[in-house]
Amino acid sequence: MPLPHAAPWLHAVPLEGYAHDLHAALRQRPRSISPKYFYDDAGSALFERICELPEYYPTRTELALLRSHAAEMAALMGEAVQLIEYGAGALRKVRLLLDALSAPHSFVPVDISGPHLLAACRALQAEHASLAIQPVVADFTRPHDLPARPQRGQRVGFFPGSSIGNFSPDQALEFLRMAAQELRGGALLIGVDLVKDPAVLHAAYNDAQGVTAAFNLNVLARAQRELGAELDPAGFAHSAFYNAPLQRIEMHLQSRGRQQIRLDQRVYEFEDGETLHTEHSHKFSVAGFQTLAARAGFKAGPVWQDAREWFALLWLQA
Ligand code: AVJ
Repeated sequence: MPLPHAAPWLHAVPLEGYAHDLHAALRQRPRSISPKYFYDDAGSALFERICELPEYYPTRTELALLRSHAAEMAALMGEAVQLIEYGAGALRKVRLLLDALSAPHSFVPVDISGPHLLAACRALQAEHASLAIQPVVADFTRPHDLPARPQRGQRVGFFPGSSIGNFSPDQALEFLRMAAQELRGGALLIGVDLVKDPAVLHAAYNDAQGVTAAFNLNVLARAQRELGAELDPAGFAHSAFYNAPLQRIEMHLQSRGRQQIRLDQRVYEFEDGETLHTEHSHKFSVAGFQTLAARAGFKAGPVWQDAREWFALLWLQA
């Protein structure tokens, strides 16, 4: 089924190549690669499994908050809202908002993966026949076009999942500044994972079934599959730990012994214990996040948190 409203905004953006970025990652010290390379089909499927793990509380906590408070959030959005979702994925969370909205102007999911975005939009359109869905295939951290602002309603951004935690503090500020400008006159509804007992955080990124380990190691498996890299994934161990001073989980792939990775004629040596850093997942306090958002031009609004104060959804006025 075609998406009647999709066509004008559909444009592919060139992606930086994995090969290029992996060479750059392996050349530098400390070695580090963007977490965006987790998410090929295999990695995305592993992430879906992570979200179901007993130890991984963020997804179910945020879903519960959305279920309980969707009506309040929808009331703040008002009539004829243009709802922009940054990094749309399966659209599971935004459905809870869309179900609560009375007469939205349109829904604009922005995602880098065109085929997945369109499949998700088609499924959503089947449930919401009259909803104007205007997918934008783009890297939402880069300048991107959006459909025009609605005449009557406000523009509201939705950025769930604590995905902002993947950014460095500078990148987070840069994204928030861009969003504040893009959403001016409206608001941003953003999910953030909160600072808590390090044991709880540690367990969430070191699950008993090893799904997070497989997710992390998929970066190497993917290099083998897609780039023909010569390496031994079993030669690397999943390492995830809480860096308390910097308020973040760090994920690394740690070399078990000395070994090499070969990529396009180039050979990269790993010493025993040397790591390739794959992800930061920053944790926040509500007040700390509001301060960061204020620097980007947002005014703090309502906050919804679970009883344990493990996760928060913040309303930020743009
Ligand atoms: C999708 C970035 C929010 O940081 O918790 C889950 C990704 N990494 N387990 C997170 C992730 C390891 C997740 N985010």
